[in-house]
Parts: sequence; structure tokens; C-alpha cells
Amino acid sequence: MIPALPDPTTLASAVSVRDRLALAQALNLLDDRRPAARQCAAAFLDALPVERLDAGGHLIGITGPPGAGKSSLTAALIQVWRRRGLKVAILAVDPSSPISGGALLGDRLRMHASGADREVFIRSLACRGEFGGLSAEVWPMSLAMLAAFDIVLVETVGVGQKEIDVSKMTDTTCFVAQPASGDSIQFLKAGIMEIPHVIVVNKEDIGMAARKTLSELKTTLGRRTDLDGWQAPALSASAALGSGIDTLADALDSHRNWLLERGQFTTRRQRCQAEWLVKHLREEFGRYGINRLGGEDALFAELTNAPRRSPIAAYEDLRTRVIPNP
Ligand SMILES: Nc1nc2c(ncn2[C@@H]2O[C@H](COP(=O)(O)OP(=O)(O)OP(=O)(O)O)[C@@H](O)[C@H]2O)c(=O)[nH]1
Ligand SMILES: [Mg+2]
Repeated sequence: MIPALPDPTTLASAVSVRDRLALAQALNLLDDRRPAARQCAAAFLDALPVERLDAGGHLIGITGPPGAGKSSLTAALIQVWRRRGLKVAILAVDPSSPISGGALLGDRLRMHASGADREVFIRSLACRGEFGGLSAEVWPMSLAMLAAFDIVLVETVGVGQKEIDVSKMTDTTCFVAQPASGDSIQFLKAGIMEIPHVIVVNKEDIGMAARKTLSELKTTLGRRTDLDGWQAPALSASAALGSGIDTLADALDSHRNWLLERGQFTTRRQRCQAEWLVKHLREEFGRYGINRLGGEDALFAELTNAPRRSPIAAYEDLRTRVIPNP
């Protein structure tokens, strides 16, 4: 039987107060491609509290090569954030290895997720290889979770080109480097990898190799900044020992404050949505779609200056401009 669609306004109110069933239902709705469901999802997103979506919470992307310790660090960060009284939601995109990744996160977080801690919410999402590696649902789902949680963390695997996706759809990107793996350093040097906002070498407990990687990363970063002028710190931590985790949480928070102080925070959220819209158009219509709407630069300028709309409603408008009479 096809499940009935929920009432979008009621669903939005329930999500805003972290009703877990409502949250699960909302995420399923955002994953539903049927036209009626898309309309309902657009109305649901429009009914979420705007101030939360524009300026509330902290949307963090954590990325890095397989096995670097993203899930372990996430588990450790959750403990720190919970101690600080923050409510946390996790979206694990395509947990790559059920043994080291998914299961580990599952084990560590079972206590939280089982309902013992009502202020932690975890959901995993298969990426289906579309949308350049990052599922199209990640952005709308992040918004739904931001309506209810102080921290929303999206975990994705990637090194090189791939992690760029998540960095374009979050406030702050954290790259987890694997000790003794020169890949990330080479990618950074060659400009293949965009500079993340925070870089952390995990597994500092193994000693020498981690220290060497950290110092190489620091040398590579030098005084380089990202497009906004932020200089990324390189840190080291051990998810296993729990060392360096408070400092990592502080570094992530510093980037958020830095954006807020410069009045860049809301602008960045708008840019994330514009990225999502353009990426979506490119995926569906190729360059033709973008050209129909005046080319990428003009489209970006238009979208980042447009009044706030839910991403789904905004996308449906763009589609009808590409194909006026579907
Ligand atoms: N020595 C040491 N091992 C660690 C540390 N953190 C994680 N590991 C180990 O590294 C392996 C991978 O950890 P995960 O947290 O699953 O890494 P991940 O980056 O989420 O992996 P994928 O999601 O599969 O890409 C596991 O065997 C962990 O036990 C650490 O701080 N020190
Ligand atoms: Mg993982």
C-alpha cells in the first residue's frame, strides 16, 4: 500500500520539537519522488521556521578517505557536544563499509540512538551514485534536521574531487586525514581538493606517522585561505583515546562564529542552496538547462539574491522555466 501523505504543517511543527517519528516521516517524504509527495515536501519545508534555516544551528560536513576515522570522530564529537548541552543529528551518507563504518558508528551510538538520549538523531542514507556522489536529498534533509537540532553533521567518504560536494552544502567542512597517507596533501597542493575549513589528522595515538602527516599538512596549508578569507587550522586527534576532540569541536565552532561575525552565515546558506539548485539542473538537463536560464554565473547571481524559498519549490519553478510546457 502506498503510504498516505502527511499534513505538511502538522509535520513541520512536530519536526521542530524533535518528534522522532515525525522526523523519520519527514526524511522519508523528502526521499519520495512522486509528484504529489514533492508538493507535500515543498509545503513541509516552507512550513519550517525560517530563522532556523537561514541562521540557526550548525551544518557540518565531515569527509575524508575510507577508514580515516570519520565515524569514530563523529561518535567522539557527539559526546563533547552533548556535554555542552547541544542537540545533535547525524546524516551518514552511504556508510561505505558495514563493518568498519556503519557498524562501528552503530555500536558506539546505539546508546544514544536507542532512545536513551532523545537529543541525538541518526540516519543513514544510501548515495545511489547520483549527483556527483552526494545524494540529492542531502540538502533538503539537512534543512529538516536544522529545524530541530543545534548541530547537524553529514558524514561522506571522499578524497580529491568528491568531498567538494559536501563542502558546498554545509556551513563548515572538516576533512579527516589518514596518518601516513600523502594523498590529501598531494590533492591540496595540486588544488584538486578545495581547502576544508578544519583539517584533523586522526589516530594521533599511533605516534610518529600522525605527527609527520600533521606537520606536512601545516606546511602545505601555509597561509592559504579559502575564498572567504578563512585560514583553516590543522589539528590532530585520536577518536580512540578521546584526545583533541574538544579542540576539534572548538575549531568547528570558531568557523561558524567567524562567518556570523562577518555577516556571511546566511549568505553561505543561500549559496549552498544555489549550488544545490544548479547541480540539480545540470543533473537533469545538462548544460542546456543552465543555458536556458542565462548561464551559470547569471543563474548563481539570481539565486543567491532571490528571497528565501524552500529548495523543492524553487527547483520546480526553475524546471518550468527550462521546459515551459512539459
Ligand atoms: N588507532 C586508532 N584507530 C582508530 C581511531 N579512530 C578510528 N580508528 C580505527 O580506524 C578504523 C576506521 O574507523 P571509522 O571510524 O570506521 O572510519 P571511517 O572514516 O568512518 O570509515 P568509512 O566510513 O568506512 O569510510 C576502525 O578500525 C577504527 O577502530 C583512532 O583514533 N586511533
Ligand atoms: Mg564511517
